[in-house]
Order: sequence, then structure tokens, then C-alpha cells
Amino acid sequence: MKRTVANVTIECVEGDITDQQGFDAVANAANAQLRPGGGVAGAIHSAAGPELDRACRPLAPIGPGEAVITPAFNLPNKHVLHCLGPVYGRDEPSAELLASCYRAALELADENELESVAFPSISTGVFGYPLAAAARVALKAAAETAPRLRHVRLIRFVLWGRDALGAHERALEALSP
Ligand code: AR6
Repeated sequence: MKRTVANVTIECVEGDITDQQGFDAVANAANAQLRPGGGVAGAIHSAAGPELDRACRPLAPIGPGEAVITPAFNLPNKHVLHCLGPVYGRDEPSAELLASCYRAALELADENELESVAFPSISTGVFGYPLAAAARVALKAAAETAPRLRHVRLIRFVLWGRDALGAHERALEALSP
């Protein structure tokens, strides 16, 4: 499912964030220390190889709502945008911090003249953010940032499983026209 907002296509697909052929960048649901960890971060680091961990070290730590960029090494992309989402119930205000991750990552991609960015559903795994609420924040942040982007023309949300896909499709549909 896709929609176009200010010349930027926003789409939702079910899939694996480490398998986004042709995308200039993929986002990582990182930890503050930018170490491999589990979930998306574990999958991204194991697919990218140990050079990614070495590239991350001088950039850590980052705070909730922040994003940093590295090369993508063995992933089929040029860059990784490492985003630290809020831990639900601890990092407040959670919705603003979550929106800030997406905005910061998209702005970084744009500054680097990237055209396409794929995101996982940040904070909805280990960090415990409820899926439907996180999906609304994510899609709204993407749509609100879109008019300011000069290079990014495709934003893809890559969802792990039917429930995550459904929540994001409903949030995409609910965006005002
Ligand atoms: N592709 C796309 N989505 C995935 C994949 C994948 N390969 N694997 C899991 N998901 P999480 P967080 C979904 O826990 O909540 C790590 O240990 C998953 O179902 O990766 O931001 C880090 O080191 C969920 O919906 O990220 C941090 O410490 C979503 O991606 C911490 O977890 C995010 O799950 C970050 O927690």
C-alpha cells in the first residue's frame, strides 16, 4: 500500500529490513551505544558485518530521538541510519521522541542526497511501544517531514509480520489527504 505526500511516496510492505535491495539507506532500531544487540539491530549488524560495529563506536552514545549515519558495508544499501527510539514508559515524551527519530533520520538522508529510505517499526520490539500508537506517530512524522525533503522521494516502512503491516497500513490510510 502506498500514498504520495508532497512528491514523496510513502509505502508499507511486509518484510525484512536487511533485505531492501536498491534502497539508498535502511534505518536501524538502535541502542544508545550503537552495539549489535538483538532484533533489528542484531539482524542489521550481522548482515552488514563487523565493520559496521567499528564504524559505530566513535558515534556513540546517542540519545532518544537522535539518529546518526554510517556506511552499510555488506548490506545491499549505501548507508545505515541508526535511530534510538524511546523506551516506552521511561523516555518521555515518548511520541515526540519517536517522531524525532524518523524526522532526524529523514533529514540526515536528505543532507546526504539519498533518494530512498526504508524504516523498521522503531521502538515496537524490545522497547515496548504499542504497535498501533507507534504506527500513527511514524506515518505522521514521515508525512510531516516530506514537504521539506529535496532528495528523498521514497520512504518505505518494512514491517515484520501481518499485525505490524496492518497497523501501519491503517495509519497510512488515516493520514489527512
Ligand atoms: N526486519 C524488520 N523488522 C523487524 C526485524 C527485521 N529483520 N526484526 C524485528 N523486527 P526491536 P526496538 C521488528 O526490538 O523496540 C535491540 O536489542 C520487531 O518485530 O529491534 O526499537 C537494540 O539493541 C519490532 O516490531 O527495536 C535495542 O536495545 C520492530 O522491528 C533495542 O532492541 C523493532 O524491534 C531496540 O528496541
